[in-house]
Order: sequence, then C-alpha cells, then structure tokens
Amino acid sequence: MNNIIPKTEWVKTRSENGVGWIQLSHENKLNPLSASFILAIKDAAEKFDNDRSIGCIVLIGSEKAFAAGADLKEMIKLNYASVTESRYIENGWLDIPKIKTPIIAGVKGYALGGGCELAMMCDFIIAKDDAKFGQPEINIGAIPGAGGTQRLTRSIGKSKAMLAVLTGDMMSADEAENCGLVAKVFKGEDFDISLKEIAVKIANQSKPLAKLAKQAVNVAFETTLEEGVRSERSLFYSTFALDDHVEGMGAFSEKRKPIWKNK
Ligand code: CO8
Repeated sequence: MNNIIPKTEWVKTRSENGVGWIQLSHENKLNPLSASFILAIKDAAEKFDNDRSIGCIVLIGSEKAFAAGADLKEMIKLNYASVTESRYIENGWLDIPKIKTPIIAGVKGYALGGGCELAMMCDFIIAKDDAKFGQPEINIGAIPGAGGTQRLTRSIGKSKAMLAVLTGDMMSADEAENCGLVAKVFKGEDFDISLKEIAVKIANQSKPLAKLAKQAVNVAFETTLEEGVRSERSLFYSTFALDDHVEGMGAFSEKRKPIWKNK
C-alpha cells in the first residue's frame, strides 16, 4: 500500500491556542475509513506533532459520526492476498499511537469498528451524549483488526470486551463512560465547549512534561507493574533536568502561576 495517495481533502486542520484540530470530513458524514483516508489523518497528526507551538491534538468527526469503521465499499474488493501484500491495517494505523503530543478523540455519533479503534489509539476519549461505540465486525464477516480486541479489553476488561466483540452490539456514551472507555461525556452544546477547554488546558501545560506524562502512562499498557514503575521513576528523575521543573517548583513557592519555557 506504499503507492496509496493520502486523501488530504477529507481532513480539515486548524490550530488555535496551542491546540491542533483534525476534523475527519469525508463527503459521507459517516467517515468510512479507507487506506488513503487513514494516511491523510496520520500525516495531519504528524504535522501537528512536529509543530512546537502545538501542545494538544484533537481528532473529531462529523455531527453524525467520528467514523463508522472501515470503508466497506473498499474492503469488499479485498482478499487475503491483497490485505497481506498491501499491509492493509499497517501503513498509517501503526503510526498514530507513536504521536508524542497528547491526542484526544472527540466523539459525536458513531465510533464503530475501525472508528472505535482509531478513537482508542488516542490518549483518551471525550464523548457527546449521542455517541455510540462498537466493534460490529463480526456482523460483516470479520473480527476487529486495528487493535480493537486488545485496546478494548485493556480499557474495559475481558467480560465487557467479549460481550461487545462477540455480539457486535453498540454501547451508549453513558455505558462507555461507566466502564472507562470514555473519560467524560458532555451533553449537547456543552460537548464542544468542554472539549475545547480540556484541550486548551493540556496545550498550556509544559509541553515536555505533558509528553513525559503521556509516555509514562502508556508504559502501563506494555509491561509489568515492576517494569512500569521503574520506567516511571526514570522519567520522573528526568523531569529534574528540565527548566520547566525549576520553573514549576519556583512558581509554587512564590505562589504564582508557572510560566513554562517548554524546555
Ligand atoms: N463503509 C462504507 N460505507 C458506509 C459504511 C462503511 N463502514 N457505513 C455506512 N456506509 C454508507 C451506507 O452504505 C450508505 O450509503 P448509501 O447512501 O450509498 O446507501 C450511507 O453510508 C449511509 O448509511 P446508512 O444508510 O446505513 O446510515 P444509518 O444512519 O441508517 O446507519 C450505521 C448508520 C449504523 C453506522 C450503519 O451505516 C452501519 O452499520 N454501517 C456499518 C458499520 C460497520 O459495520 N463498521 C465496521 C466496519 S469493519 C471495520 O471497521 C474493520 C476495521 C479494520 C481497520 C480499517 C482498515 C481501513
């Protein structure tokens, strides 16, 4: 799939107050995820990740859907040989979890299949109360393939993940919040306001500290508790080498807000 051309016209970006917004804007408001779409999303995320003025990235979809899964009109044409040769769920997909800047998924409407998997690749999910999450692949002759069985299980536990993956049933925003898939749910217009507030708050933290904190939490998904605590301690020690550590400690003792130098 190295000759795939990213569909940049389906990805709208803007930056404001240190936040890089990436909107999935396929002409089909359900945002079906094709190989060229995911490459464009990955390119936009990497661009913000390399922009020193950006401290938080937010991935959003349409009013109707974050993304309703793989583009089934593309997927129906594929076979075993073509998915393996083209590395169907590798190019682009594998790069998104490598983004170092904190990245939030802001979900309105459907986040299904690859859409739910894409949201779970972000650091956390903020949902509007109309959001619906699910891994319905079993209903269309497949199983989750972009990390759904792994990230969902780590996020909500085996029992609830099995229920979702084996029935293909959707989960409401409230259910998703109750089981920990979603960090917070906001109603109606509060969603846009609160998502922006959270993103700006993160963007205004010390950028190197936020990246270290993200790295430390992510280790929990990859290793044992002992190794994870060791890694955290080493990252904690490394914060003492930052000017922002000195600034944070100084600001506390002087009873003022820190002015981050981002180094
Ligand atoms: N891909 C392509 N087109 C889609 C998709 C999709 N995933 N979902 C809907 N559409 C199309 C419909 O065919 C329809 O097109 P048309 O108007 O030409 O008939 C249009 O979008 C509107 O759809 P509906 O009329 O069905 O809209 P509803 O509001 O009634 O229903 C649903 C919305 C519930 C989201 C419904 O469309 C649905 O169930 N869609 C399929 C969801 C699904 O099964 N997702 C999982 C796909 S498999 C997967 O994600 C594997 C991930 C692997 C990684 C990805 C690699 C790229």
